[in-house]
Amino acid sequence: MPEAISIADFTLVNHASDEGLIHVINAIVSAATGLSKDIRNAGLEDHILGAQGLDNVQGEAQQKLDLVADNAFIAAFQNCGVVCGIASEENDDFVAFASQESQNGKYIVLFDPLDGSSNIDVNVSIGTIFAVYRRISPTGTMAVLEDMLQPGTQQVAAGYVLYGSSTMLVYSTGNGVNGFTLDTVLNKFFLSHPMMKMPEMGRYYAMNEGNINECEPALKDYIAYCQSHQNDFNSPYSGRYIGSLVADFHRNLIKGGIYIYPAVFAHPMGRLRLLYECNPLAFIAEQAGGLATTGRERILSVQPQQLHQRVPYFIGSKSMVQKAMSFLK
Ligand code: AFP
Repeated sequence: MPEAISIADFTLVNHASDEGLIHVINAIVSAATGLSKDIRNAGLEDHILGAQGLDNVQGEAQQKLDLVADNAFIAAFQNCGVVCGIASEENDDFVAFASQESQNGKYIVLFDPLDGSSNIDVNVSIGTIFAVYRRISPTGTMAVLEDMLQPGTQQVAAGYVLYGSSTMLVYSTGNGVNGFTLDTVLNKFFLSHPMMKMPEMGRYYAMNEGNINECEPALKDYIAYCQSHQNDFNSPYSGRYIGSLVADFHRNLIKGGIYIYPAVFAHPMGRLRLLYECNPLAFIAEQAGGLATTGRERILSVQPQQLHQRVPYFIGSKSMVQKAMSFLK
């Protein structure tokens, strides 16, 4: 059997021309490795499980682990020396790092430290999502809002960590998608899923169907199509909704499927955040041969107007997303 390739060796070989990017990925690896351990021990650690007692900027109850994760990733980016600023789903505003070394950094990172946090206390898969951009502002200065509000097409790297039955890090720098699994004995990620490809078509659809009467009628027609005998497989697709976007996306990446979070009455712009959730996974989807849209336009082309902007989201196997879009006027 060939020797397993560690993520450290992989980045050294594949990003040799960009040492800075290697530092960013190392920071993600280090924060994710520590966080994975916290998550695995969550039921045993009093300070980790349960609600924090505060709401985040979106008005959602923050979990203690949301803050543990947020602090871990912010510290890793602040200390890696090449990131000048970050924005996180958990914080009202972006953070521009003040040290001279950070101000000289050319990267910014946008991230959701712990997605699916309502699943933490019930031992269901959760994830971290990240997007890496080159700054627009000059190096040697503090990062500015404009650095954060770049369209997804400008991502230089993006990915996610899935804390599932194993911990996996999946990322792309625009040359395909590679997946790494955490060896919990050696505490290192090894390449386990080289050059991942999303099937063109799948049998899974994922949507919170509790919202079915809260969204545009055409979408109801598409879901009825998924459940009918008149679809491409001539039998109903399987509904799968974990409520952790990373986990739902990862399943669809491997098996084929579609995930939908449309505009609904309670969330007229959709629920998911363009910068921290939608753009990074859209980048991965496209790199793997899939598609991500608002139902009407390509996610990566949306020009962000604000940090916590939400968008309707259709992501997954290309022909399934195209089919769903064909139902929308
Ligand atoms: P939380 O991180 O606040 O749990 O949100 C998770 C999420 O952004 C995404 O991961 C889920 O797919 C989606 O929201 C679940 O939302 P609903 O509970 O409205 O279905």
